[in-house]
Amino acid sequence: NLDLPDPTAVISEMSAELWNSAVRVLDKNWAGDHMVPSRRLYPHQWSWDAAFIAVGLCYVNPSRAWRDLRSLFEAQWPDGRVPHIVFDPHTAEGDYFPGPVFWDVPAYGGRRPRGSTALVQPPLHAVAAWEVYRRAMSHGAAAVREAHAALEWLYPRLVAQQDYLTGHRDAGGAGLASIVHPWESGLDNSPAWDAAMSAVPADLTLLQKYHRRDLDVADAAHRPTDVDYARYLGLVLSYRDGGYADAHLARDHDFVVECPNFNAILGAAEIALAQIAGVLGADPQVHRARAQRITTAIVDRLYDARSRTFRVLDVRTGAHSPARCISGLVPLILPDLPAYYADDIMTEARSARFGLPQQTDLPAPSYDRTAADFDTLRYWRGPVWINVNWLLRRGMLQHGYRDEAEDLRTAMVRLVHRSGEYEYFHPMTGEGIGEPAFSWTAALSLDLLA
Ligand code: 9WN
Repeated sequence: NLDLPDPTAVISEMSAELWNSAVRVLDKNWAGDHMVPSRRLYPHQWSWDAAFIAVGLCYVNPSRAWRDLRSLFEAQWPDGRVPHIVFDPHTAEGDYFPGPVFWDVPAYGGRRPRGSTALVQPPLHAVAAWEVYRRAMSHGAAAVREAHAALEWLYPRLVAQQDYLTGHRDAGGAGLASIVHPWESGLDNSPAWDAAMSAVPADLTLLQKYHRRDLDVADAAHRPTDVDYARYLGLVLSYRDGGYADAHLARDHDFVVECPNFNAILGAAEIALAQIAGVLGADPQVHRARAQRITTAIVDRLYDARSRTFRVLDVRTGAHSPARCISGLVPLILPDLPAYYADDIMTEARSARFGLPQQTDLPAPSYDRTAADFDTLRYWRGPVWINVNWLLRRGMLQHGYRDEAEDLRTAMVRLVHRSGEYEYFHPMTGEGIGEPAFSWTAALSLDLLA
């Protein structure tokens, strides 16, 4: 017995190793005024990545967290949309596809000369800004002043982002945001889109015309398929042909869906804005009321009473997606979500479909493990991702599932320590897949260790 290592010493050694290596990843991926998700596959700035990154960066370098958010919001469009990619002019066009030439956004969109896409991603930035702000205190008075100034700069821009999403993007008319492209979800090839995407034309000749750069640097078995990409490109081209305008989306656009992950983040952003408004002397109540409305709309529209799960809604057909995906668990982050629905989410999370750590020792997979088309390698169709598990854990804490939140935290920390800061992980073996040295995995590890 005397030879057994002290478990607390083992844990703290593991924590120190992971902490140091996560900090190194974030140092390597810093590009001067923004963070890249990874050096090879994603050599620009991505929107929801910046939010997850700020949540971790604030422990080690809050100035960089603010700089990163600022770089992103400097590319905000006049209509309020925050682009899903802000391009780095120092990166060659050929280093990421589709790049600025393909997007060809009008001069008013994005901030020249950097340029951007015309799509959005889940608006987690208010949550991130609040997290960075409330940790500023531990970095001293100058950091608190910096944080206050950063919040003042960001607040109207964050409000404009919410207004765009609940205004221009309210294609369903009930106060939720529709996404018009799977890339907007951040869960690109999730089975949640399969039903809606099957109606989108797949012009495979587009793939002869353009070169899929992702396949030069990643394994084709891990990435979305060519048919997926043909549809992705076709959707961008038709949105582009309409000048990236959002009028009549439900009538004219081929893919218009309401996602529970996206909209839960939209609601959580209003809660964070209420906190930020409180600090800045603005009115928090308006944001609390909006959060409440979003939560009610998510329950009314995205909850499927028969299966007792949250589903993606196809706005064009009015049908819920049959696929049970991790996106359906994320409404747990909404503080106003009634306990009845929170319990249903936990039942689904504990089930064999998602098998929390008690069953598998691993965080939740991105898709139902029991589904016939569960795919252990292909991106959002099975593998474990740290960012959505981080959201799930946040929801557990929000609703008082403390033990399960702690189990999930431990499972995430162990996984990243064992396999490295990978983009995603094999849902059976925990092996790292996709890009190594991936920024949000590193950043969120810091938050999980702190
Ligand atoms: C397309 C950067 C992004 C993430 C997304 C993830 C992936 C891009 C891609 O990488 O999407 O936007 O090329 O596959 O799905 O969540 O923001 O890390």
